[in-house]
Amino acid sequence: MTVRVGVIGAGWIGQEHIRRLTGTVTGARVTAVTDIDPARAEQAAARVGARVVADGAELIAADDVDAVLVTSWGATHAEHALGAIAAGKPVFCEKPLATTAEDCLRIVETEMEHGRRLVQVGFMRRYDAGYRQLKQVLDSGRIGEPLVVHCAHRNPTVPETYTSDMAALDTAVHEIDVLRWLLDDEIVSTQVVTPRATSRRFAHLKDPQIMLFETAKGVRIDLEVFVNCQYGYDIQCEAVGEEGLVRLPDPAAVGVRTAGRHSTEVLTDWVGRFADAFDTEFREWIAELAAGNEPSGPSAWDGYAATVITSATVEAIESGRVVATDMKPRPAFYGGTA
Ligand code: NAD
Ligand code: ISE
Repeated sequence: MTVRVGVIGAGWIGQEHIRRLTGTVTGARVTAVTDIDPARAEQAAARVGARVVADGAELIAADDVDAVLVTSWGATHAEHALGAIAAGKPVFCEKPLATTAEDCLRIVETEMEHGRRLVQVGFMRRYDAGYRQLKQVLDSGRIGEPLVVHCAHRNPTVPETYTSDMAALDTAVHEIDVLRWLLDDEIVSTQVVTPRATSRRFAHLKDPQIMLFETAKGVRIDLEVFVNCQYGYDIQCEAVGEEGLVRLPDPAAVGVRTAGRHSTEVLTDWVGRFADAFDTEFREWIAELAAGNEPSGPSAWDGYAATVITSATVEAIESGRVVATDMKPRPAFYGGTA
């Protein structure tokens, strides 16, 4: 069965995913595209022989759309996710699920009322081969109980439109999701300290920032977010356990020896760093839908948790205080006990 996908938002990542669904993933076809910029929708649709529709509501209702991909701006995600659930159609929503905890909860409650999982959130690091190996080691117990995790998330530069809160909302959100998954634990508090700021930044931006998270089991996580590091796109993660340590591998790169030096390349953007993870994420999503299964990736609950934690982290950036995350108990529908 071919899954016919409608895409809401044909910007940067929307076009990447349209290309992926058309050229890389088998069993999917992009049939409809919409964007508030009609020229952009036309261009993206023409490339893959899809039709352009007027807006998200029309796309969700369309007979030739089996599943919905939401890649529009974050503030519009809730409306489209709720629309897709109301229509009983699976919806893959790029992060964030919604920009407020209240909107995320509305999606969670609506999905529970529907009675079957329809929502998957685009936290692609769970599909990265290195993170998957790291999780296998943690789950196997080989390094004992995890105690501390050291992480870094570095981007070479960011545009002037990037503000200090985006360090949490846009950037650290990936670690927040992947660490909850890796540790099978919940983040209960967050704090942000700011070291000396780099001179290679726009004046309004706090950069770098060091985020400190505590989990329900007492694991401490330190995360350096440094979005003007200049030298490359660099993602680091090292978990220290009672009996050992496990570290995320760097992407494979050849070693070059020349002119008295040995060097390996550092990637420069997230598109290249996580290209394989994005491919796997969509391959698995489409395969599950084609088989008539519920999506098994990051759920609406994970989207809710991420938004609660990033919102608390924004408060921590602004106040300098330790901020407790105020999360509802996880419902049984999402694997919890409530
Ligand atoms: P973008 O600005 O390049 O594209 C967004 C597009 O959505 C634009 O073309 C805009 O016109 C369109 N749009 C906005 N509101 C719309 C609506 N209501 N209906 C239809 N179209 C609408 O942004 P982007 O960088 O592609 O980011 C899009 C989303 O993807 C964001 O939520 C972002 O956080 C997420 N994202 C995720 C990752 C990742 O690593 N998983 C990376 C980048 C972006
Ligand atoms: C961007 O939105 C992403 O999702 C990238 O993965 C991240 O590295 C970057 O900092 C964000 O702005």
